[in-house]
Amino acid sequence: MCQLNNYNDFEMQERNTTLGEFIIENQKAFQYSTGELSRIINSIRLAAKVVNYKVNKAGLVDIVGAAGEQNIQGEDQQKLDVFANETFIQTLINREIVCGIASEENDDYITVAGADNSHNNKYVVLMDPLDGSSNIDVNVSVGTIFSVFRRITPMGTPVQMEDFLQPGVNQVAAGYVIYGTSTMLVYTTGHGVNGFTLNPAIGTFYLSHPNMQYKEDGTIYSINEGNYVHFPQGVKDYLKYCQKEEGDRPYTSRYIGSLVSDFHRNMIKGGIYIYPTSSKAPKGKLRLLYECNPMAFLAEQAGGKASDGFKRIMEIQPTELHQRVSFFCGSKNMVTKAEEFMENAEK
Ligand code: AHM
Ligand code: MG
Repeated sequence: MCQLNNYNDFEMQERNTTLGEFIIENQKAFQYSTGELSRIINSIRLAAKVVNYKVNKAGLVDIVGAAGEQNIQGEDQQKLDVFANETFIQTLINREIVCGIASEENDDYITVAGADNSHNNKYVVLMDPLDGSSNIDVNVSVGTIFSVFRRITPMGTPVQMEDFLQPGVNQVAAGYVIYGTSTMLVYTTGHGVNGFTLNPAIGTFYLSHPNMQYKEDGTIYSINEGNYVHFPQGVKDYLKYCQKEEGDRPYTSRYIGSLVSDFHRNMIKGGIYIYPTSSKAPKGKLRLLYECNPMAFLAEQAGGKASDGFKRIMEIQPTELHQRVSFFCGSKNMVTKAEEFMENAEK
């Protein structure tokens, strides 16, 4: 006979920190904080709940499928992409807490002015509102990725392109929402990585994964091996190394094809995610500003590593908003090993 737990959801949750409480506690740690960053995280929390509600209803209502438009990269936009994009943008604009927003779904950045037409906010947000959206139709987890920078142009003036084209080392916060078997918000403000799980019954995120850490060594490699023949020699050599039986190898391969999900699993279990350049996509597929920088910040804050195969992702000086880059990210020793193969293949 099945045994029932003698506590209920609500009693149990009451003992745990909520995301709202966590944000307030952490703001106190910054002596001169004006609370703007806290308000940005709060807005992302709110938008995430709205998007989560829609994502979970995706199979029930006529919201799945292409919206009939293409984004700047010429890919079909799914209806939920459009919905998520509008929800995050409107939530941030309505609260007048950012001076600019750049989204993977928009051709250009958005300048955000206050109600009095002022430009006195200091942060810009860059985001991929619904990453992995080609997976929606088949009920696979998707995610939102975000990155926050302090503007570099003078306060009081409209934002400029240079406010968005900053290297990842300048990020003040980054994170993702994973709309999965549970919905989680995982983020960093440069003091470690913390994960919060949504209790859908009461619409509250609770701290479920404090101080998330990558294992230094992992056993999972995640790459679209269907592209193998198009990969650079260094990646091919590294994959053969992973598959070779020696020590704790062969490693195991896991690839969902949804960056947030693959990253999340590897951070918890230990592994490497690779999306390299290939003869089909000579610059790689993933976007430096919306996907790789935020994931690199999280990876490093969790004790992991992120590179383009040769150099640190967060030190790359971006030259355009929708720039693509090759991406190696995960357990430190695995990324270092992959870089060795890349370098040796170049010799
Ligand atoms: P998207 O931003 O258009 O959703 O593309 C990014 C996604 C990542 O989530 C995922 O890791 C990758 O594309 C999968 O690409 P592929 O299908 O080529 O393996
Ligand atoms: Mg994406």
